[in-house]
Amino acid sequence: MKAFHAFHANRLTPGELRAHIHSKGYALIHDLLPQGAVRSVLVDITRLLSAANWLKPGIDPLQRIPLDGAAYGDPDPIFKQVYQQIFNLESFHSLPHHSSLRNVMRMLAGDQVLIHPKPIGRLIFPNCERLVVHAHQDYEFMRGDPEFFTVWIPLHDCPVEAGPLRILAGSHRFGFQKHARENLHVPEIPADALMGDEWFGGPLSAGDVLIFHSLTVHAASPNLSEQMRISLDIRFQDARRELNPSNLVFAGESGKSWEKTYANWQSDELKFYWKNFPLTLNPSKEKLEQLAQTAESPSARARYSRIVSQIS
Ligand SMILES: O=C(O)CCC(=O)C(=O)O
Repeated sequence: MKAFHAFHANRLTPGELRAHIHSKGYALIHDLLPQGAVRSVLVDITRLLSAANWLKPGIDPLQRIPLDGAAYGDPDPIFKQVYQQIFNLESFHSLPHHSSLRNVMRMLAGDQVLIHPKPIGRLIFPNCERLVVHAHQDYEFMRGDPEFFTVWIPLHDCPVEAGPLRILAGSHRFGFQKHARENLHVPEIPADALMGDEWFGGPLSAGDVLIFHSLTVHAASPNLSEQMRISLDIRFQDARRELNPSNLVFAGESGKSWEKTYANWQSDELKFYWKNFPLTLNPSKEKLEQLAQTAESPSARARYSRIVSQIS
């Protein structure tokens, strides 16, 4: 694996950033986010992990040392419960809106950049193979217009043994690649079917961000350290491009809602912020209303109804 080519936030030019993403499919930017801003999200998250008894008592939660034998992930019910508390944190949603990050994403997605409202938090326990995310393209999961970007933000220094992301450079140029689904909890691209140039990787520090195109193949390295690896990933796009409405709402049966998410927030500023954009949804609201009546299975009809009720 080759070492990432890195930019420094203070010496970044839009032209160089765009050219690198265009040719390699990714950009690593050092020191883009203030360490304090990143750390405050980590403080909030590790406080919840500690309260859930996931971390060894008597050690600073920021060290992220799991209790012996603990290793939870989706779809474990205990994982879902704690993840929900993390998802409800105001700081978890504020970090992606930090002005330094927004300014960089404007360079890539244009002035009307839309920050997808559902960041994903990764709580990766050490030495647990089933929690390692294998090679995939984010377009497989997000759909909509493929011209969007993911930003991966480690919330602490992330040496290679803690399992940061790896990138298959140039893979975005091969279009959408076939993901295997059979018997897999999460679809992935089989190793012998991967198309791209070379894998790049390396350590990241708190404050760094790794940006990649929706069609860039990436995978996590295994976490071989003794600490949990905690990171956020968020999608950004030009608000004028099509958007899959599932990326705005809670389509599943979990009972999650934005009202519940916002219940303990101090500020109203980011609540439902995407409703201020004249978004082009695909499927459109009209199409979703129709699918809520005509889709084949009752569960699909219920899912479409939930989406309709939340975008109205
Ligand atoms: O952080 C991880 O383990 C996986 C992240 C990922 O696949 C993504 O950001 O799309």
